[in-house]
Amino acid sequence: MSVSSRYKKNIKALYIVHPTMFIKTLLILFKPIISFKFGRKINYVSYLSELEAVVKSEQLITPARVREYDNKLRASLKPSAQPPLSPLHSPPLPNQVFGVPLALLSQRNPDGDQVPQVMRDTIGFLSAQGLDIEGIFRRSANVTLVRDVQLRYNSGEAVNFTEMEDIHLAAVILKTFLRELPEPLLTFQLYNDVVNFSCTASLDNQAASMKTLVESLPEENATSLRYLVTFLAQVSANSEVNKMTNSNLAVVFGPNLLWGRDNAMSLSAIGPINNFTRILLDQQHLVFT
Ligand SMILES: *[C@@H]1O[C@H](CO)[C@@H](O)[C@H](O)[C@H]1NC(C)=O
Ligand SMILES: *[C@@H]1O[C@H](CO)[C@@H](O)[C@H](O)[C@H]1NC(C)=O
Ligand SMILES: *[C@@H]1O[C@H](CO)[C@@H](O)[C@H](O)[C@H]1NC(C)=O
Ligand SMILES: *[C@@H]1O[C@H](CO)[C@@H](O)[C@H](O)[C@H]1NC(C)=O
Ligand SMILES: CC(=O)N[C@H]1CO[C@H](CO)[C@@H](O)[C@@H]1O
Repeated sequence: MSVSSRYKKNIKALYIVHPTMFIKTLLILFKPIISFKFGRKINYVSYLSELEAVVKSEQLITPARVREYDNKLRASLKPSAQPPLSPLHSPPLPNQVFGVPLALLSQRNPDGDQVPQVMRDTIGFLSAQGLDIEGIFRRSANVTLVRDVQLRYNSGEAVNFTEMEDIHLAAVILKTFLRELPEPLLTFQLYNDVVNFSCTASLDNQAASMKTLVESLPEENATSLRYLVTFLAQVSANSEVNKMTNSNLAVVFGPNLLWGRDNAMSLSAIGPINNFTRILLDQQHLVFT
Protein backbone atom coordinates (compact mmCIF):
# COMPACT_ATOMS: atom_id res chain seq x y z
CA MET A 1 0.00 0.00 0.00
CA SER A 2 2.66 2.49 1.02
CA VAL A 3 4.84 1.45 -1.88
CA SER A 4 2.00 1.79 -4.32
CA SER A 5 0.91 5.18 -3.06
CA ARG A 6 4.46 6.46 -3.19
CA TYR A 7 4.59 5.21 -6.75
CA LYS A 8 1.34 6.98 -7.52
CA LYS A 9 2.66 10.25 -6.13
CA ASN A 10 5.70 9.99 -8.34
CA ILE A 11 3.60 9.59 -11.43
CA LYS A 12 3.08 13.03 -12.92
CA ALA A 13 0.56 11.88 -15.46
CA LEU A 14 -0.70 8.60 -16.81
CA TYR A 15 -1.33 8.47 -20.55
CA ILE A 16 -3.50 5.75 -22.04
CA VAL A 17 -3.00 5.33 -25.77
CA HIS A 18 -5.73 3.73 -27.91
CA PRO A 19 -8.25 3.71 -25.07
CA THR A 20 -11.09 1.26 -25.55
CA MET A 21 -14.57 1.76 -24.17
CA PHE A 22 -13.76 -1.11 -21.80
CA ILE A 23 -10.78 0.60 -20.23
CA LYS A 24 -12.58 3.94 -19.97
CA THR A 25 -15.54 2.27 -18.27
CA LEU A 26 -13.30 0.33 -15.93
CA LEU A 27 -11.56 3.52 -14.86
CA ILE A 28 -14.86 5.28 -14.29
CA LEU A 29 -16.00 2.38 -12.11
CA PHE A 30 -12.80 2.46 -10.10
CA LYS A 31 -12.60 6.22 -9.88
CA PRO A 32 -14.02 6.35 -6.34
CA ILE A 33 -11.18 4.05 -5.23
CA ILE A 34 -8.43 5.75 -7.19
CA SER A 35 -7.81 9.02 -5.38
CA PHE A 36 -9.25 12.18 -6.89
CA LYS A 37 -5.81 13.66 -7.42
CA PHE A 38 -4.64 10.60 -9.27
CA GLY A 39 -7.81 10.44 -11.35
CA ARG A 40 -6.99 13.87 -12.69
CA LYS A 41 -3.63 12.64 -13.90
CA ILE A 42 -5.18 10.16 -16.32
CA ASN A 43 -5.21 11.35 -19.92
CA TYR A 44 -6.43 9.56 -23.00
CA VAL A 45 -4.66 9.99 -26.31
CA SER A 46 -5.82 8.53 -29.60
CA TYR A 47 -2.48 8.08 -31.32
CA LEU A 48 1.14 7.52 -30.44
CA SER A 49 2.01 10.83 -32.09
CA GLU A 50 -0.01 12.69 -29.47
CA LEU A 51 1.97 10.89 -26.81
CA GLU A 52 5.21 11.79 -28.53
CA ALA A 53 4.23 15.41 -28.11
CA VAL A 54 4.40 14.89 -24.37
CA VAL A 55 7.19 12.39 -23.91
CA LYS A 56 10.38 12.20 -25.94
CA SER A 57 9.89 9.24 -28.20
CA GLU A 58 13.37 7.90 -27.51
CA GLN A 59 12.27 7.46 -23.90
CA LEU A 60 9.35 5.33 -24.98
CA ILE A 61 9.81 1.67 -25.63
CA THR A 62 6.88 0.94 -27.91
CA PRO A 63 6.27 -2.66 -28.97
CA ALA A 64 6.20 -3.11 -32.76
CA ARG A 65 2.67 -4.46 -32.55
CA VAL A 66 1.44 -1.29 -30.92
CA ARG A 67 3.07 0.78 -33.65
CA GLU A 68 1.45 -1.36 -36.32
CA TYR A 69 -1.94 -0.97 -34.69
CA ASP A 70 -1.40 2.78 -34.47
CA ASN A 71 -0.61 2.97 -38.19
CA LYS A 72 -3.69 0.95 -39.07
CA LEU A 73 -5.93 3.04 -36.88
CA ARG A 74 -4.57 6.25 -38.30
CA ALA A 75 -4.81 5.10 -41.90
CA SER A 76 -8.42 4.09 -41.43
CA LEU A 77 -9.35 7.35 -39.81
CA LYS A 78 -7.96 10.32 -41.64
CA PRO A 79 -10.15 12.09 -42.55
CA SER A 80 -12.57 10.38 -44.90
CA ALA A 81 -13.75 7.82 -42.38
CA GLN A 82 -15.90 10.39 -40.62
CA PRO A 83 -19.58 9.50 -40.54
CA PRO A 84 -20.98 10.24 -44.00
CA LEU A 85 -22.72 13.44 -42.99
CA SER A 86 -20.97 15.31 -45.73
CA PRO A 87 -21.33 13.20 -48.83
CA LEU A 88 -18.32 14.14 -50.92
CA HIS A 89 -19.67 12.96 -54.21
CA SER A 90 -23.23 14.18 -54.14
CA PRO A 91 -24.00 17.88 -54.52
CA PRO A 92 -24.22 19.71 -51.17
CA LEU A 93 -27.59 20.52 -49.62
CA PRO A 94 -28.69 24.11 -50.25
CA ASN A 95 -27.57 25.17 -46.77
CA GLN A 96 -24.89 22.58 -46.15
CA VAL A 97 -22.08 23.86 -43.96
CA PHE A 98 -19.93 20.84 -43.13
CA GLY A 99 -17.86 19.38 -45.94
CA VAL A 100 -18.33 22.21 -48.44
CA PRO A 101 -15.61 24.53 -49.76
CA LEU A 102 -14.88 27.75 -47.90
CA ALA A 103 -15.42 29.78 -51.03
CA LEU A 104 -19.01 28.55 -51.25
CA LEU A 105 -19.65 29.45 -47.61
CA SER A 106 -18.35 32.98 -47.95
CA GLN A 107 -20.32 33.44 -51.17
CA ARG A 108 -23.44 32.54 -49.24
CA ASN A 109 -22.73 34.94 -46.40
CA PRO A 110 -24.97 37.97 -46.90
CA ASP A 111 -22.55 40.54 -45.51
CA GLY A 112 -19.63 39.12 -47.48
CA ASP A 113 -18.01 37.94 -44.26
CA GLN A 114 -15.25 35.50 -45.14
CA VAL A 115 -15.14 33.68 -41.83
CA PRO A 116 -17.71 30.87 -41.87
CA GLN A 117 -20.63 31.19 -39.45
CA VAL A 118 -19.70 27.95 -37.64
CA MET A 119 -16.29 29.37 -36.84
CA ARG A 120 -17.80 32.64 -35.64
CA ASP A 121 -20.36 30.83 -33.47
CA THR A 122 -17.99 28.36 -31.85
CA ILE A 123 -15.07 30.76 -31.40
CA GLY A 124 -17.35 33.55 -30.17
CA PHE A 125 -18.80 31.26 -27.53
CA LEU A 126 -15.49 29.65 -26.57
CA SER A 127 -13.63 32.91 -26.18
CA ALA A 128 -16.38 34.17 -23.89
CA GLN A 129 -16.77 31.03 -21.79
CA GLY A 130 -14.14 28.42 -22.61
CA LEU A 131 -10.80 30.04 -21.88
CA ASP A 132 -10.53 28.77 -18.33
CA ILE A 133 -11.77 25.24 -19.00
CA GLU A 134 -9.03 22.71 -18.31
CA GLY A 135 -8.27 20.52 -21.30
CA ILE A 136 -10.38 22.52 -23.72
CA PHE A 137 -10.05 20.88 -27.19
CA ARG A 138 -8.72 17.69 -25.63
CA ARG A 139 -12.03 16.27 -24.46
CA SER A 140 -14.64 14.56 -26.57
CA ALA A 141 -18.32 15.48 -26.72
CA ASN A 142 -21.57 13.57 -26.86
CA VAL A 143 -21.66 12.10 -30.37
CA THR A 144 -25.43 12.40 -30.63
CA LEU A 145 -25.26 16.11 -29.85
CA VAL A 146 -22.41 16.65 -32.29
CA ARG A 147 -24.42 15.08 -35.12
CA ASP A 148 -27.47 17.00 -34.08
CA VAL A 149 -25.66 20.34 -34.25
CA GLN A 150 -24.14 19.42 -37.64
CA LEU A 151 -27.56 18.54 -38.98
CA ARG A 152 -28.97 21.82 -37.73
CA TYR A 153 -26.23 23.80 -39.45
CA ASN A 154 -26.59 21.79 -42.62
CA SER A 155 -30.30 22.48 -42.77
CA GLY A 156 -29.78 26.21 -42.33
CA GLU A 157 -30.92 26.52 -38.71
CA ALA A 158 -29.22 28.94 -36.33
CA VAL A 159 -27.28 27.34 -33.50
CA ASN A 160 -26.91 29.07 -30.15
CA PHE A 161 -24.03 27.57 -28.13
CA THR A 162 -24.69 29.88 -25.19
CA GLU A 163 -28.05 28.22 -24.78
CA MET A 164 -26.56 24.72 -24.88
CA GLU A 165 -23.86 25.60 -22.31
CA ASP A 166 -21.53 22.87 -23.54
CA ILE A 167 -17.92 23.96 -23.99
CA HIS A 168 -16.63 20.65 -25.31
CA LEU A 169 -19.46 20.39 -27.81
CA ALA A 170 -18.53 23.76 -29.32
CA ALA A 171 -14.84 22.78 -29.32
CA VAL A 172 -15.55 19.50 -31.11
CA ILE A 173 -17.80 21.24 -33.66
CA LEU A 174 -15.00 23.66 -34.50
CA LYS A 175 -12.47 20.85 -35.00
CA THR A 176 -14.97 18.79 -36.99
CA PHE A 177 -15.79 21.68 -39.28
CA LEU A 178 -12.11 22.15 -40.13
CA ARG A 179 -11.48 18.45 -40.59
CA GLU A 180 -14.45 17.97 -42.89
CA LEU A 181 -13.51 20.72 -45.31
CA PRO A 182 -13.01 19.14 -48.73
CA GLU A 183 -9.61 20.77 -48.82
CA PRO A 184 -7.72 21.67 -45.62
CA LEU A 185 -7.59 25.29 -44.51
CA LEU A 186 -3.85 25.35 -45.25
CA THR A 187 -4.59 23.84 -48.71
CA PHE A 188 -2.98 20.93 -50.57
CA GLN A 189 -0.93 23.46 -52.47
CA LEU A 190 1.08 24.32 -49.36
CA TYR A 191 1.44 20.72 -48.17
CA ASN A 192 5.05 20.28 -49.24
CA ASP A 193 6.11 23.68 -48.00
CA VAL A 194 4.56 23.07 -44.61
CA VAL A 195 5.94 19.56 -44.21
CA ASN A 196 9.38 20.78 -45.22
CA PHE A 197 9.17 24.00 -43.26
CA SER A 198 11.62 23.10 -40.47
CA CYS A 199 14.22 21.98 -43.01
CA THR A 200 13.95 25.02 -45.25
CA ALA A 201 13.32 28.00 -42.97
CA SER A 202 16.21 28.97 -40.75
CA LEU A 203 15.40 29.78 -37.15
CA ASP A 204 15.81 33.54 -37.49
CA ASN A 205 13.51 33.95 -40.49
CA GLN A 206 10.76 31.52 -39.45
CA ALA A 207 8.20 34.27 -38.96
CA ALA A 208 9.00 35.90 -42.29
CA SER A 209 8.84 32.59 -44.20
CA MET A 210 5.57 31.78 -42.52
CA LYS A 211 4.17 35.17 -43.35
CA THR A 212 5.01 34.59 -47.02
CA LEU A 213 3.28 31.20 -46.93
CA VAL A 214 0.16 32.54 -45.24
CA GLU A 215 -0.03 35.45 -47.65
CA SER A 216 0.01 33.01 -50.56
CA LEU A 217 -3.22 31.42 -49.32
CA PRO A 218 -6.56 32.26 -50.96
CA GLU A 219 -8.04 35.26 -49.19
CA GLU A 220 -10.88 33.50 -47.35
CA ASN A 221 -8.50 30.81 -46.15
CA ALA A 222 -6.06 33.41 -44.83
CA THR A 223 -8.83 35.39 -43.15
CA SER A 224 -10.28 32.31 -41.44
CA LEU A 225 -6.83 31.09 -40.42
CA ARG A 226 -6.06 34.43 -38.84
CA TYR A 227 -9.36 34.41 -36.99
CA LEU A 228 -8.68 30.92 -35.66
CA VAL A 229 -5.04 31.49 -34.73
CA THR A 230 -5.79 34.78 -32.97
CA PHE A 231 -8.33 32.92 -30.86
CA LEU A 232 -5.95 30.02 -30.15
CA ALA A 233 -3.39 32.54 -28.92
CA GLN A 234 -6.01 33.70 -26.41
CA VAL A 235 -6.48 30.09 -25.32
CA SER A 236 -2.77 29.49 -24.72
CA ALA A 237 -2.46 32.86 -22.98
CA ASN A 238 -4.61 31.15 -20.32
CA SER A 239 -2.64 27.90 -20.32
CA GLU A 240 -1.87 28.35 -16.64
CA VAL A 241 -5.51 27.48 -16.03
CA ASN A 242 -6.61 25.51 -19.09
CA LYS A 243 -3.31 23.61 -19.54
CA MET A 244 -3.40 24.16 -23.30
CA THR A 245 -0.03 25.55 -24.32
CA ASN A 246 0.83 26.25 -27.94
CA SER A 247 2.42 22.78 -28.24
CA ASN A 248 -0.67 21.10 -26.84
CA LEU A 249 -2.91 23.10 -29.15
CA ALA A 250 -0.68 22.30 -32.10
CA VAL A 251 -1.03 18.57 -31.50
CA VAL A 252 -4.80 18.94 -31.52
CA PHE A 253 -5.14 21.43 -34.40
CA GLY A 254 -2.28 20.45 -36.72
CA PRO A 255 -4.10 17.43 -38.20
CA ASN A 256 -7.26 19.53 -38.66
CA LEU A 257 -5.42 22.26 -40.53
CA LEU A 258 -3.55 20.13 -43.04
CA TRP A 259 -3.57 16.61 -44.46
CA GLY A 260 -2.35 15.05 -47.66
CA ARG A 261 -4.31 14.61 -50.84
CA ASP A 262 -4.45 10.83 -50.41
CA ASN A 263 -6.30 11.34 -47.10
CA ALA A 264 -4.14 8.96 -45.09
CA MET A 265 -2.17 10.99 -42.59
CA SER A 266 1.34 9.73 -42.94
CA LEU A 267 3.20 9.29 -39.70
CA SER A 268 6.24 11.13 -40.96
CA ALA A 269 4.19 14.21 -41.91
CA ILE A 270 2.30 14.64 -38.67
CA GLY A 271 5.35 15.73 -36.64
CA PRO A 272 6.33 18.49 -39.08
CA ILE A 273 2.70 19.62 -39.46
CA ASN A 274 2.26 19.92 -35.71
CA ASN A 275 5.62 21.66 -35.49
CA PHE A 276 4.55 24.14 -38.13
CA THR A 277 1.32 24.76 -36.24
CA ARG A 278 3.17 25.37 -33.00
CA ILE A 279 5.51 27.86 -34.63
CA LEU A 280 2.53 29.57 -36.26
CA LEU A 281 0.96 29.97 -32.82
CA ASP A 282 4.22 31.11 -31.23
CA GLN A 283 4.84 33.70 -33.93
CA GLN A 284 1.28 34.70 -34.75
CA HIS A 285 1.83 38.34 -33.73
CA LEU A 286 4.59 38.58 -36.37
CA VAL A 287 2.87 36.47 -39.04
CA PHE A 288 -0.43 38.30 -39.05
CA THR A 289 0.44 41.97 -39.12
C1 LIG B 1 -26.09 12.34 -25.42
O1 LIG B 1 -27.12 13.22 -25.67
C2 LIG B 1 -28.36 12.58 -25.89
C3 LIG B 1 -29.36 13.64 -26.34
O2 LIG B 1 -29.38 14.71 -25.45
C4 LIG B 1 -28.79 11.88 -24.60
O3 LIG B 1 -30.01 11.23 -24.81
C5 LIG B 1 -27.72 10.88 -24.24
O4 LIG B 1 -28.03 10.29 -23.00
C6 LIG B 1 -26.37 11.54 -24.16
N1 LIG B 1 -25.35 10.50 -24.00
C7 LIG B 1 -24.43 10.55 -23.07
C8 LIG B 1 -23.43 9.45 -23.07
O5 LIG B 1 -24.38 11.46 -22.25
C1 LIG C 1 -28.41 32.76 -27.31
O1 LIG C 1 -28.93 32.37 -26.07
C2 LIG C 1 -28.61 33.26 -24.99
C3 LIG C 1 -29.09 32.63 -23.70
O2 LIG C 1 -30.37 32.11 -23.83
C4 LIG C 1 -29.25 34.62 -25.28
O3 LIG C 1 -28.93 35.51 -24.23
C5 LIG C 1 -28.70 35.15 -26.60
O4 LIG C 1 -29.33 36.37 -26.95
C6 LIG C 1 -28.91 34.13 -27.71
N1 LIG C 1 -28.19 34.61 -28.89
C7 LIG C 1 -28.79 34.76 -30.06
C8 LIG C 1 -27.94 35.26 -31.19
O5 LIG C 1 -29.96 34.47 -30.24
C1 LIG D 1 11.24 18.23 -48.90
O1 LIG D 1 12.46 18.72 -49.45
C2 LIG D 1 13.28 17.71 -49.98
C3 LIG D 1 14.58 18.34 -50.42
O2 LIG D 1 14.38 19.63 -50.88
C4 LIG D 1 12.56 17.02 -51.13
O3 LIG D 1 13.35 16.01 -51.67
C5 LIG D 1 11.27 16.42 -50.62
O4 LIG D 1 10.54 15.86 -51.67
C6 LIG D 1 10.45 17.48 -49.93
N1 LIG D 1 9.35 16.84 -49.32
C7 LIG D 1 8.12 17.28 -49.49
C8 LIG D 1 7.02 16.54 -48.78
O5 LIG D 1 7.93 18.25 -50.18
C1 LIG E 1 10.32 20.48 -34.64
O1 LIG E 1 11.03 21.68 -34.51
C2 LIG E 1 12.19 21.61 -33.74
C3 LIG E 1 12.83 22.97 -33.66
O2 LIG E 1 11.87 23.93 -33.37
C4 LIG E 1 13.16 20.62 -34.39
O3 LIG E 1 14.29 20.47 -33.57
C5 LIG E 1 12.48 19.28 -34.53
O4 LIG E 1 13.32 18.39 -35.23
C6 LIG E 1 11.20 19.43 -35.31
N1 LIG E 1 10.50 18.15 -35.36
C7 LIG E 1 9.95 17.69 -36.47
C8 LIG E 1 9.27 16.37 -36.37
O5 LIG E 1 9.98 18.32 -37.50
C1 LIG F 1 -10.55 30.48 -53.18
C2 LIG F 1 -9.92 29.20 -52.76
O1 LIG F 1 -9.14 28.62 -53.46
N1 LIG F 1 -10.21 28.77 -51.54
C3 LIG F 1 -9.70 27.54 -51.03
C4 LIG F 1 -9.57 27.65 -49.52
O2 LIG F 1 -9.40 26.42 -48.99
C5 LIG F 1 -10.42 25.53 -49.26
C6 LIG F 1 -10.28 24.36 -48.42
O3 LIG F 1 -10.29 24.77 -47.12
C7 LIG F 1 -10.42 25.21 -50.71
O4 LIG F 1 -11.42 24.25 -51.02
C8 LIG F 1 -10.63 26.44 -51.45
O5 LIG F 1 -10.46 26.20 -52.82
